[in-house]
Amino acid sequence: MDLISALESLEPELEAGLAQASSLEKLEELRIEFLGRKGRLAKLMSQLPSLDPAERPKFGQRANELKESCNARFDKVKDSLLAARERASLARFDSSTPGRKYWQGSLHPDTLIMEEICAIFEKLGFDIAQGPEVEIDHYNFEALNMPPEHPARDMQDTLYITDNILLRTHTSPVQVRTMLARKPPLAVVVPGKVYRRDSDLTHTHMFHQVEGLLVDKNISMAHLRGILTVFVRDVFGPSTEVRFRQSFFPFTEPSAEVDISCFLCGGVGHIDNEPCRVCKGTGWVEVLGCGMVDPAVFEAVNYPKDVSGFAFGLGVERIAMLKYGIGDLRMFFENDLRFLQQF
Ligand code: 2NL
Repeated sequence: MDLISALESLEPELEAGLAQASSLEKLEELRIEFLGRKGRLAKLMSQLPSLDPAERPKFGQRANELKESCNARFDKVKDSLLAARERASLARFDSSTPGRKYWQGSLHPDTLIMEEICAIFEKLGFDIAQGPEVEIDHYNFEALNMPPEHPARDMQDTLYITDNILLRTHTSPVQVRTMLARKPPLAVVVPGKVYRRDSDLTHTHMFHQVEGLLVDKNISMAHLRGILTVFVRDVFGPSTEVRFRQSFFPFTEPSAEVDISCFLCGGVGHIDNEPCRVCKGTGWVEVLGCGMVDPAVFEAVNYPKDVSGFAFGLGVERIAMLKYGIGDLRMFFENDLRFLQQF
């Protein structure tokens, strides 16, 4: 068969193929067979040089016409196959099927409590500060009046990276850094993760703290008590009472534990003649530790002798457990959706 007849026979053959093409996949196979880079049309075109030079333009022109008309035929069949597929899927579509609810995330209770606490202190004029979780000994211990032989630095409590580098055991090193970077007066709260070596039912290797520090001239324990009273009434309700009990921290002198009147029994210690389960019948719940900044801490950051200040620290999980009635510390870190979805 000569080249021209071979070319002319392509179209009816394609027509027959198209009539059989029952799917988009078959159609594509057919397109490759006829119009692909190594397809039948391309093969015929490649034989153009073997033609008589006078015949070449006519052949070339006819080949191009065919290519265009074949492409158009393909597109037409493709459109109708696509339309058929659309109709078939619409036929399967049931608009009365109930929708699937999308997943919605929520904030972790630790995050909620940290944000709530920070917002309260921001209203009171405190700045929020953050710093590294991997610290040097000096900022975590030495500057906070805990010299090398101090028991709180014991391997029992601290996760060391080297002799001098460790995971911070409290957020206080951020306050030390803030004091070094700024001059008094200053007021900061520092939320964040802290790390300890002990782990049991009521302790995890990582937990969250918020600490606060205010430094100015003539700051007294009365300012501390006033600020903390506003704070606990915001978190636990306006009728909350506070009680200071004397305590000890290396970085404060004097130091105190702060108890609040029990938010469940209202401070009376019992409900319906049963001892209250939150305060265990005492009427009081311990919420944080605090004190007046020890002069040794001010000395470590080269602050003048005429400044004074107060500081406090609280455990975020402890506050969250009280506020939300969570019974087990481990639930905070198990990532169980049945727990997390309740917030
Ligand atoms: C607690 C008690 C406390 C501080 C933290 C502090 C920081 C500087 C100077 C002085 Cl830079 N004090 N922090 C003070 C008293 C208590 O935390 O029971 N935390 C969970």
